Amino acid sequence: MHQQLRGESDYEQLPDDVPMSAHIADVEQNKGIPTFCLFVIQVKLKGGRRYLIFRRYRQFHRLQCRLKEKLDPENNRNFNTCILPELPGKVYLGNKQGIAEKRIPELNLYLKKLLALPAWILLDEDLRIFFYQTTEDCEQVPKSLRRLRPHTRKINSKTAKEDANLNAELPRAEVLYNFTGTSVLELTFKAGDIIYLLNKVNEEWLEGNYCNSTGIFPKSFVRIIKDLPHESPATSKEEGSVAHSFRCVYHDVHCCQMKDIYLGGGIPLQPEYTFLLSLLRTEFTNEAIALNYCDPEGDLIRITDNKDVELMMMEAEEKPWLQKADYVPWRLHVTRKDDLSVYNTRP
Ligand code: PIB
Repeated sequence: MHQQLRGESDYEQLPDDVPMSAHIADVEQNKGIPTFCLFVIQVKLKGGRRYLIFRRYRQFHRLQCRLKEKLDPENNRNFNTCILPELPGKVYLGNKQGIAEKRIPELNLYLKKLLALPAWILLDEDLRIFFYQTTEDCEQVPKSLRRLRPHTRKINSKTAKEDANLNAELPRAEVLYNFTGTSVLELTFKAGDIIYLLNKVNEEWLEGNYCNSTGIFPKSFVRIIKDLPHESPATSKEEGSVAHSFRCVYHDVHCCQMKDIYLGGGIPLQPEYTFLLSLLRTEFTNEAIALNYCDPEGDLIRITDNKDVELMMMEAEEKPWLQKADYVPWRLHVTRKDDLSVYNTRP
C-alpha cells in the first residue's frame, strides 16, 4: 500500500521535465478518413514549462495496457507494482465527437490520478513517451482550445485603480513591492497594482485575486486598503461533520467578489452539478452563469458535470487554508456563461 502513496521528497528529486499535471483543453476531429478525435492536452512539467500534445483515445488505451503489463499486481510478482487508475473503456458504437466529449472529464480524472502516482512511476518510459511533446505536436496548431483555461488578463495599474474606485467596498490591497511567486500557488504582481482579497491564510500570508489569477502572497508586500471581514480562525472542520457553508467568488468584468452561501440543511458530501448550478443561479439571480474551480496553477476550469465537481473537490485538498470550520474545503468560482476571456488559452 505504501507504494501507492507519493512521497513528496521523492517527487522533489525528480528531474524538471517529468509531467506534473495534464488537462484536456479541447477535442478536435482529424481532417482525413477515417475520422477520429484528438484530445488536445495541456501538459505542465515539474519545472513549470507548459506545452500541448495531441492524443487519440487509443494512445491512452495503449499506455494503460503497457503500464498494466508492467505494474499491475495481477500480472507481476515483483516488488514494483501499483494499482492504476481506471481508464474509461472502449466504445464500439455511437457518434465519435459525442463519445469524445463525454470522455473529457473521465480522461481528465484519469490523467490527474495517473500523475499523482508515486514518483518512480513518472519515470516510466511509456508514460514519458505519452506526455513527451513530439515534433508533430509542436507543429500542430490547436483550433480553439474551448475548454477552458483562464487567461491571466493583464490589467494595467490605471485600470486597476479605476476598478478600485468602482469597487471601493471590496476587500483589497495595494501592492507595495513587486513580488514573484515561487510556486504555482503563489501570485506574481507589480508594485502599484490592486489585489482583491479573498482569504486570510495565516498571520503572514493572504489569498487574493490579481488579474484574474487566484493565489497566495505575503501580506508584507501590500498595503491593505480595505480589510477582509473578521473571520473565525481557520480551523478544519471535524472529520465526519457536515459543513453548512461554502464560499464562491464571482468574477465580473473588472474585479471579483466573494460570497458565502449558507445551507441550513448542510452541504451534501458529493453535491450534484445541477444542484450547485441551480443554487447559484438563484443566489445570483442570473441564469447565464457558469461554475468553475481554480486548479493548482491558479487557472479557472469550467465545471460541466459531476465528474468536474469531483475534480474540484480533489483539487481543493491541495489548499488546506480553504478549510475553515463549517465550510466545505472547495470553492466555486462563478463567471458569466458567455465570458470565455477568463480562461487561459495560452498553449
Ligand atoms: C476503439 C479505439 C478508438 C476508440 C473506440 C474503441 O477500439 O480504441 O480509439 O475511440 O472507443 O472502440 P479498437 O480496438 O480500435 O476498435 P480512437 O483513437 O478514437 O480511434 C474496436 C472495434 C473492434 C470489435 C467488435 C466488437 C463488437 C469498432 C469499429 C466499428 C466496427 O472497432 O471491433 O471489437 O468498433
